[in-house]
Amino acid sequence: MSKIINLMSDTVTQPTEAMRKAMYEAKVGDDVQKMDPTVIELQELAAQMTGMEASLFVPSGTMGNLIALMCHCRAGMEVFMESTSHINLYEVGGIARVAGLMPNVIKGEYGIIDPDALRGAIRKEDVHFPTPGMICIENTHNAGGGTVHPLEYLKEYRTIADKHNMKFHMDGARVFNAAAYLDIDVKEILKHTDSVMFCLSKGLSAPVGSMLCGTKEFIKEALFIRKMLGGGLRQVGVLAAAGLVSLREMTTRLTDDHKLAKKLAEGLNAIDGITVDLKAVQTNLVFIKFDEGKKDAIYFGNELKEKYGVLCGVRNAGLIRMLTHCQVDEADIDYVLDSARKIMA
Ligand code: TLP
Repeated sequence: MSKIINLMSDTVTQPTEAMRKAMYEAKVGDDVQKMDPTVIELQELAAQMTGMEASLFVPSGTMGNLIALMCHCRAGMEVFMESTSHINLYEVGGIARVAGLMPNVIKGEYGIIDPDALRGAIRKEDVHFPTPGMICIENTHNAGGGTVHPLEYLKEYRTIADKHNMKFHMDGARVFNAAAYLDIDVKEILKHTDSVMFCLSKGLSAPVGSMLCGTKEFIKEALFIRKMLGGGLRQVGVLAAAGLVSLREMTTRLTDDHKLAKKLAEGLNAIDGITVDLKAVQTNLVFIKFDEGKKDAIYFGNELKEKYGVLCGVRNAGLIRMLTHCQVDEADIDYVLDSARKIMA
């Protein structure tokens, strides 16, 4: 076993050589005093690329989403989202505990809510009901399989949000993957939203950080909430420098990851005992189901790790998640497929 291939997430990506150099050379200052030139440059570039008025560097995607919830809504309001969305399932319940908001979850298909289902979930104004606050859409949708929202849906969500005086936030942790899949500028996706959070530290390979983008007014408020949550950082230009490389060099190569994910998915699906829903494989995520009565996901994941040095995300006895990213190449995928065939034989 010469090397470890890590497919657990795209969060495992190491900073590239260009990032390490940029981090070493970064000009820094106290960012709480708005005196870090590299952070300022990153925030300007992120705003420009997303077509938003302003942006803010935040330590994590989770904090970015939480800040958006707290900026857009006051406590007690209702937030509409898909039932398996990251904000609902994997952000430690911060939406309820910290923001004091009430999730109203809607079941989608592949993580995508039918606009009619959203319309149906919004109740008429009544003294018994919480006030509708915002719609949160996850694009790409992680638990849905890395799936991409159709642009027409985004337009419809916007109309619905306006009708009910709600804000529209996108958890765009992987929104550049969505743009790569649709082969459009990310601005086309974001023109319908009030705000977006996207991660620098996933497929874009930066070691730390996410960006929260929206109007100047929204970002002004976000700055206060970030500080309150303990996210006001000091000489953070060392991290912003890597983020600048992410935005300048890493967004245009994401289709390579998508091609590899497709190859991985098709190869795995051809193995007896394994099923991959190929319709869901649109970007860099692959969910792998294990047929009952055959070798299960726990056995498969252990063998893959111990015998072949391949790490993946074992969810339960029937499900594994794998992600492709810039530190995995075609030879690695061939090796993973070959190893998978041997394990399942
Ligand atoms: N996702 C991580 C894990 O938390 C599951 C992963 O490995 O996929 N929104 C979405 C859609 C995400 O996938 C994630 C992280 C976040 C938000 C949170 O970002 P971080 O980890 O920076 O807080």
